Amino acid sequence: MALFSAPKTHPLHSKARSLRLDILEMINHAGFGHIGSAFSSVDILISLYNSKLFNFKKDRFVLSAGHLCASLYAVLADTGYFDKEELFTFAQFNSRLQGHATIDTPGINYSAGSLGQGLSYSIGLALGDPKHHVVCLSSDGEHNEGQVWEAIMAANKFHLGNLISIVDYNGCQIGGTTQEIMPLDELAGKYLRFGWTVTTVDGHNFYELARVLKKSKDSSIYPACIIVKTVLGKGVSFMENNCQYHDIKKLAPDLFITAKNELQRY
Ligand SMILES: Cc1ncc(C[n+]2csc(CCOP(=O)(O)OP(=O)(O)O)c2C)c(N)n1
Repeated sequence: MALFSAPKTHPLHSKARSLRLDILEMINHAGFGHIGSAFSSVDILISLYNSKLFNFKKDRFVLSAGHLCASLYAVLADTGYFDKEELFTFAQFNSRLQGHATIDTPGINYSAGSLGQGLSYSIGLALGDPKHHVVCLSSDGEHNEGQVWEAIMAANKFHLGNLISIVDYNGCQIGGTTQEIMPLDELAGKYLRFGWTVTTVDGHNFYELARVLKKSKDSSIYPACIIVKTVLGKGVSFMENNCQYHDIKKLAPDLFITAKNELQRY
């Protein structure tokens, strides 16, 4: 059962439905992709890219959890960075849209793949351009890595009020639940003790996401962390909170039809 029910009244809800359908089609067409976190993160990305808070020609977005890039590609195509048809080259040879986001793709500022490094990179960007914001999206599983904690510590030392760390906290990682593999326990409390402002939010509620993004952008002295509680596979009942849907190959035809039908009614 879903942890959160997304309010359908919000104007971005229909976009959330159509971009989920794009993600399903592109991953299934490629026969490969990290669908679970693409569905958990897509509402965060829709909120970011449709908000007037950031101008991503000047502000920077860094996708640290590069494997969830199918959702970022869908949002970038929807925002006009490239044509939607290009989505169907996802994870193919000679495509600009590789299975982990790289800097060759319009709108992408960071070549990912090796997890745990995007926040450190974001600190460099934030130090280099204090007048603009840097927004980094990482995952709960990445917080298993020591480098993330070094970055969390350094952001406080440099008083990076222009840095926002968004954590897609879907409770799953590659081999099981985050709780089983490396419990993060009070992640909010940990960021707080490292000197950040911290807010926890329902990652499928566009009203709440907009409110928290604004509040975090207004934090002028402290780096801001947003812990976004999301549902892995959000929108497709058999994928929701099922860590086996961390990634998929081609879905069996009946599962593909079920997923598509559910998303059309999302
Ligand atoms: C340094 C590094 N180690 C391992 C991997 C392989 N890997 C890819 S995704 C993933 C799981 C990361 O956890 P999380 O992002 O929370 O998983 P999700 O939310 O996508 O289920 C791992 C270990 C990697 N890409 N980089």
